Amino acid sequence: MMTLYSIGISPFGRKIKVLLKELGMENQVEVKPTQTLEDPAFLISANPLGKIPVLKTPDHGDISNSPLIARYLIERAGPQAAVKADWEALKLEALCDGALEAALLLVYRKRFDLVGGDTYFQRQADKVRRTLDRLEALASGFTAGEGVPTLGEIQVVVLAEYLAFRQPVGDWRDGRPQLSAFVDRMAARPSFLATQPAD
Ligand SMILES: N[C@@H](CCC(=O)N[C@@H](CS)C(=O)NCC(=O)O)C(=O)O
Repeated sequence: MMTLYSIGISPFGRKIKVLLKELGMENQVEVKPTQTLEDPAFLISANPLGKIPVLKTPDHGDISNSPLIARYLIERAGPQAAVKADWEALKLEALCDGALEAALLLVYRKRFDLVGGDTYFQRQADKVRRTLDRLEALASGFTAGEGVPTLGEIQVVVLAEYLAFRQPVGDWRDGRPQLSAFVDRMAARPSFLATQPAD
């Protein structure tokens, strides 16, 4: 049994939880709820960056950074893995992860009552909005249809639902009908329903 350090709200942790379900590997991993702001010793020892998710593996020790964890799990699932992680999927994953990093900065700004830096935070909000506009343009080409999302398509849904939950940039759906339709279709899958963001 492997262990995943994560917590309900973490969008990077959610990527891994959705992936595990789509790969049918859920029963190989137990989740250890991890509050990063408390810097628990087990987390710092596994990842000096103090970030989640971290996956404890039998053959490669502690793996942190969700793209690496995803790669490990897909490799472990074997050549018939249900979730595709080809170059298009990886580029989409990286784009959504980047927007999430920017969105997290906006959320932390509020949480830690940061004062000043308006231009810097405006730039973060711009990154998120531009990403959403790009996703709207790409949405008609997403391959999932009614089937299994690619790794990148998983992260599109995770991003949209994180933005809906934390509201760092207003309504992500505004003016983005194709993206909205895609997210609505995917969000009804059991893997997403079972991993809704929660505090
Ligand atoms: N690039 C990392 C980002 C991980 C990340 O930023 N995780 C957040 C929670 S969603 C975190 O641990 N924040 C605590 C901190 O930055 O101290 C990944 O993909 O795993």
